[in-house]
Amino acid sequence: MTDLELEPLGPAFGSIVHGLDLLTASDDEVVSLRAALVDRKVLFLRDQKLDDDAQVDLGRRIGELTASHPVVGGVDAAHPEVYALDSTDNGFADVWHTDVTFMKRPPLGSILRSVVLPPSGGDTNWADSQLAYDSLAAPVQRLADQLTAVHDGAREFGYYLAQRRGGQGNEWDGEVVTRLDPVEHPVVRVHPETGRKGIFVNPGFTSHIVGVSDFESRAILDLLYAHLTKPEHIVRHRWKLGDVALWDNRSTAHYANRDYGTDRRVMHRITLRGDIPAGPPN
Ligand SMILES: O=C(O)CCC(=O)C(=O)O
Ligand SMILES: [Fe+2]
Repeated sequence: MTDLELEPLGPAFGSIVHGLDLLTASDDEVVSLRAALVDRKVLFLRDQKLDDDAQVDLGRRIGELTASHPVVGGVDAAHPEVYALDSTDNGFADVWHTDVTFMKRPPLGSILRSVVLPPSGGDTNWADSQLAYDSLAAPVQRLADQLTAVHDGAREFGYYLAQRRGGQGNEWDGEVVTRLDPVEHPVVRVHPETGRKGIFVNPGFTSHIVGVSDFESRAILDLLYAHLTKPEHIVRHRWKLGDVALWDNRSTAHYANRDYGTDRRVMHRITLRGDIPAGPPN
């Protein structure tokens, strides 16, 4: 491993990586970048010169890539791994979420680059789900530790699968996605590399908590969401062209501000294959 020049954005969460060109990074630097990703949870690099090919190449050096998304096609035929969020095609992410938690195996992480930016606005915010878990009161941690939640992708992507893909999505975890059945995940996820616990529910995809009343589910989720998104747990990125963000999807949630009116904003994302989330031992 080589030492990367990391500028912290908060005591434990978020760093700007200086002095690293992602096009020419050495194998050692890529290993260090991956380690920094787990440690700092979200990383930003300025002035990068990635195109779709180079973004895919970078992703393959860090891990194994997934399809662009379980149901949304790639940006073009040559890049089935690249997910384009285009504001002129309803590509928004103005709900707090962790990527693709509606599948059994959500991505390990994501790599996002800005392609077209509005004159201002369109910042993205990340929340540190581990810091948020750690700062819950111990009895609330104990409650959350025991809970399981349902995540439902049909709410957000059911229409897309049916109407724009004719019911035939992409291959995900070895199977072509033809339906978005709800999945269950622990409310508290134990990070497979660090063992740290984090809040693993999100308003984008979590529908309810298992085994409690609707009223209890709503109240518990609202409590966890309000706590997860406290300003102390957030870093906010103001994009410039050439910026690349990488995040650990096992320990963060994110939200893209939709405050730029009818201006166009396009972002290209790839995701790294992840594992099945594990909760705390009973
Ligand atoms: O547009 C953004 O800044 C983030 C979009 C998003 O949620 C994602 O790329 O996963
Ligand atoms: Fe996202």
